[in-house]
Amino acid sequence: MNDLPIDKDEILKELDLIKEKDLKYSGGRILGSMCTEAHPFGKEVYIKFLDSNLGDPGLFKGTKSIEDKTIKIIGKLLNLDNAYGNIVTGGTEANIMAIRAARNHARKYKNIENGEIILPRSAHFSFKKAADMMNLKIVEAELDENYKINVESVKNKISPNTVAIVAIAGTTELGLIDPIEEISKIAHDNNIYFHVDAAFGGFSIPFLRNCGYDFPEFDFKLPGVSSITVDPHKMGLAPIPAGGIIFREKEYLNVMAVDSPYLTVKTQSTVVGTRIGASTVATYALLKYFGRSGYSKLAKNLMENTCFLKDSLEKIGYDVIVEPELNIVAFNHPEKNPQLMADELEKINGWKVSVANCPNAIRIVLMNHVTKTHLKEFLSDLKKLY
Ligand code: 0PR
Repeated sequence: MNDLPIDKDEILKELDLIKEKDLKYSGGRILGSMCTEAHPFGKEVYIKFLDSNLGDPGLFKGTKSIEDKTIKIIGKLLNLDNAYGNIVTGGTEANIMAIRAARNHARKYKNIENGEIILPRSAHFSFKKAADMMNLKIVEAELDENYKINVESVKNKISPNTVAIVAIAGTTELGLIDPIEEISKIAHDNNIYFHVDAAFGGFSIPFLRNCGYDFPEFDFKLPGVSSITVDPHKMGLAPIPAGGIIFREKEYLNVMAVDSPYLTVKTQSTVVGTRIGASTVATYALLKYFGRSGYSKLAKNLMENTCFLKDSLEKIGYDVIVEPELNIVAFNHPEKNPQLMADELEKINGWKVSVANCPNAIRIVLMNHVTKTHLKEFLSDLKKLY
């Protein structure tokens, strides 16, 4: 550390130089990210609430009331009239809270000590962190031939130690929606906690439905669904970090509560103590600013780009792995290895694609910063590589 203060301009000069090493979303080269540039109005609001700490809500009653309202709005969007939950740092923390709620609930009401969670192979790795932290065993449910959770496999994996079943609405690698309705029924019939990870899909499925897309039920309309992860910092265009966890019942927060005696509020259920209020307020502001129609337009545009990419890839001879349900396209060259292709794409024009594991394929996430012009450039490079 320097002894004497350094001039602000000098520091800023250094930081500007360092920032040049970061990619910008606007460059259109980031093709494998579920995050995107936050909406300018979200950034404006974020700065205003930079010092608000949701970890001590009695000091920031205004910001806390906005968190409560945001949870109610997102709950309504997911067909729940009286939602409970929090805006947290992201899908990882949201999933950790869901699994903690399920584990503690099962411990309290069913005396389960060595719990198990049933997950599809396609589940995000955040569940591995959750299971590790909470000493739970992961029981992997198989996928069907369309890369969705196999319902029969879930049924067969239930044991007296099952504390939760998880299904995904918008899988990380392929953007697919699991058969949530069938799993909800199984969970309901067996009185097991059912968590839906809609970190990616939660901010688009309801809006695409508005535009006439025919999606099966995936939310609290299904009586078996206990909680849903839905991330404003993915399809909601909110500044990071903004994840969302919505619970059907307050008891799920209660079973996680620990005493926080010297704070303005006497118990705390979140994983994190000092908590950012800025991104919560930015989420609230953007929900109002876009409204249903704004988010519907956004989701529809992204699906149009998705279809354009899929059709164009097939025209030039690439194999598209599955018919996209949300704005992710996974594809392969009939002969080339996907990782080698990804390396080549980066070398020739700086494309940052990601490579899916199951199945092994190039995966493109069509977020707001990826325009038709970028896609045309990308396709022209893919043509050269074919
Ligand atoms: N659940 C699902 C279905 C997800 O896809 C993700 C993240 C999470 C939970 C965890 O969310 P957080 O990362 O907010 O904790 N999916 C992305 C992924 O792993 C996250 C990401 C975003 C990765 C931007 C790279 C990137 O540039 O692909």
